[in-house]
Amino acid sequence: MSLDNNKVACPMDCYDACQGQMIDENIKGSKEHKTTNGKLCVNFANLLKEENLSSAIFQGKKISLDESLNILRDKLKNTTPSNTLFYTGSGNLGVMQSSTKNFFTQYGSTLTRGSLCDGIGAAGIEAGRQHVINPPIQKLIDADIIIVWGRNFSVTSSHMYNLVKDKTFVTIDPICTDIAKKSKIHMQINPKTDYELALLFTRFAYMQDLEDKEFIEEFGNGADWFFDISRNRPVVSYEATTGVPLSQVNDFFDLIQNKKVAIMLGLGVQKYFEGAQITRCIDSFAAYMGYHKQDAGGLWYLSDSSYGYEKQFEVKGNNKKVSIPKVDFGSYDLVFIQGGNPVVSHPNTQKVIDGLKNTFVVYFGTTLNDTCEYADLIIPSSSFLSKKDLRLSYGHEFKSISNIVKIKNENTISEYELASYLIEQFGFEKLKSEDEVISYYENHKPNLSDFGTFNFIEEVEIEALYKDKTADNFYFITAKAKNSLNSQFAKDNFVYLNSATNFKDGDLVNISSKNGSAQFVVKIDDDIKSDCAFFFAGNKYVNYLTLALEDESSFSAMYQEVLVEIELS
Ligand SMILES: Nc1nc2c(c(=O)[nH]1)N[C@H]1C(S)=C(S)[C@@H](COP(=O)(O)OP(=O)(O)OC[C@H]3O[C@@H](n4cnc5c(=O)[nH]c(N)nc54)[C@H](O)[C@@H]3O)O[C@H]1N2
Ligand SMILES: Nc1nc2c(c(=O)[nH]1)N[C@H]1C(S)=C(S)[C@@H](COP(=O)(O)OP(=O)(O)OC[C@H]3O[C@@H](n4cnc5c(=O)[nH]c(N)nc54)[C@H](O)[C@@H]3O)O[C@H]1N2
Ligand code: SF4
Ligand SMILES: [Mo]
Repeated sequence: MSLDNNKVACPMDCYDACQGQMIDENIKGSKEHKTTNGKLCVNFANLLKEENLSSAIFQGKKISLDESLNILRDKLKNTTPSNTLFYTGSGNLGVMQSSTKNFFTQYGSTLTRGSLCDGIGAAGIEAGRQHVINPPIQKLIDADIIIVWGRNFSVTSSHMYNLVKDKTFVTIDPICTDIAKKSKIHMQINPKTDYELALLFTRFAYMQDLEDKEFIEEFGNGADWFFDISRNRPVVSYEATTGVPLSQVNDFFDLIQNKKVAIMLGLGVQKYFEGAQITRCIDSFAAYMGYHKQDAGGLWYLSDSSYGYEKQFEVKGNNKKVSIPKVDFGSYDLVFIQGGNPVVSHPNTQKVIDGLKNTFVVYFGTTLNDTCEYADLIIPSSSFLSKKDLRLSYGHEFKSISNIVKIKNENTISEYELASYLIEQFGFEKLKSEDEVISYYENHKPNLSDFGTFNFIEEVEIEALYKDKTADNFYFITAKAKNSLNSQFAKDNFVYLNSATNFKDGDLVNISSKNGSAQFVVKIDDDIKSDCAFFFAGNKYVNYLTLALEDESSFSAMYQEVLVEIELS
């Protein structure tokens, strides 16, 4: 095998989108890929160790792959298309995953809209500057100061972090994360008050004459209104609501003055009903300082990785669309789930389970996950090692390529093969060839020309969580774990609490929200703010507490728009 054919892209949902290479039966991180820089992570090792599905299953019994495909085809032929739901998670982020959407669009299934991930923040950034595009990574490398805002930077994008680990960091996070410990300043902010902090920063910037007047003049629209919002309140009032001392804000401005500043913005700030406004306030502060158009620095979020590419599998359709967090699985005759584990990762677990029990569930995935328990038909998807693909990244601008490096298990089928089979059986319009699609993505250079106008947020209407919070309430925080990838490889079902809460290690507690309740075992950890209950994403019980409701602007799940109570059980 020539060296170029042994490339393997990590398929997992992660900022880094690493490039691997199969060398003598082992996969090593590629040295030529700038962010990968010769290393892969523990989750990649976990992925290689995973036991993949090796047989199709119908109503609990193993069947052949062909039989499973016939059952799926016949079921689809006998069901009204709009009474079927096509639901995908993000277990594999290769571009070939969307081939199946082409079939289900032509067939007439109901599709989902919105996101379980970054949709809310993306809507906020788009409102200000049309597109969510990250600056080139070199501008991060050339920055002096990195503000890590609501992002677990060294854990959730460890490779991007490695490129800049010697810089000076400021972290804004209610949790004392690994990067917070490595930071010069850690602002341990109260959850859902980041817009207030952004407004306070703006006020300070004005007082110290630090705003970028040239940027505002040339690109800005509405900067005066934005500044006016920040002037609505006495400066000292922000201290109590955000939990950030003004002295720290002073230190912060001493640190960033005349420096090239990068903001690494993460999911933490936006998991709320008005998360788009919150994100837009932060992006507006960045614009006020002129960070968006400097030769170094800028603001990085989860970029729209396919921006500037033509979607290779897109087909027009009049399909109904349902908001993803609000989906009621039980209201469809058939639900097709690909690459996701909604029983753990979707909000309101009880509603998910009740719905899945009430419909015909087809699960198409690589492993026997929690959702499979409710599946009538399980179709095994081929391992990423046995399918051609290409990865774009939402963290940086580099692509990674996946060739076939392992002979496929004949009882499994790739997404592209499944889509092609169904298209043929229904006589629909064929897909472009795999090679054509991959070579398009490989060779196309997207035009990432920057925005011409920045629209500052001019009005802010946000209900603070602290207004509803009683002394018995805790803020509810979930974030990613180092050794798991969402629900993949996840084993940690604890609730983490500060020792000031008077709970003890090993206590069994009942935690309830207005949605529901579940039991957890306590782990004491003083990195957690004392009024917060912290859980890792992938915790099997945590989404019993979250609401199956959408945010105000992007049909997306708002996992932290909830307060919880904790009692010994
Ligand atoms: N190891 C590992 N890496 C991953 C993943 C994984 O599961 N494991 N998942 C991948 C995926 S799908 C995604 S989307 C990305 C997400 O990666 P990140 O953007 O890092 O997102 P989270 O880990 O959800 O949360 C980030 C931080 O926000 C903080 N936070 C919570 N609430 C608030 C708040 O109100 N204000 C502020 N300022 N901070 C808050 C949390 O304490 C946490 O430290 O990571 C990807 N990378
Ligand atoms: N409370 C709370 N809930 C959250 C979050 C949170 O922070 N807090 N995070 C949210 C975020 S950011 C995200 S992105 C979502 C993630 O939610 P999901 O997208 O549902 O991700 P997972 O639960 O990890 O499930 C991924 C599944 O994909 C399957 N899979 C892996 N590779 C392949 C493949 O090649 N083909 C196919 N067909 N299947 C494959 C695996 O078997 C795995 O079980 O969870 C969200 N849920
Ligand atoms: S850091 Fe992310 S992209 Fe890289 S190997 Fe690990 S999971 Fe995959
Ligand atoms: Mo995500």
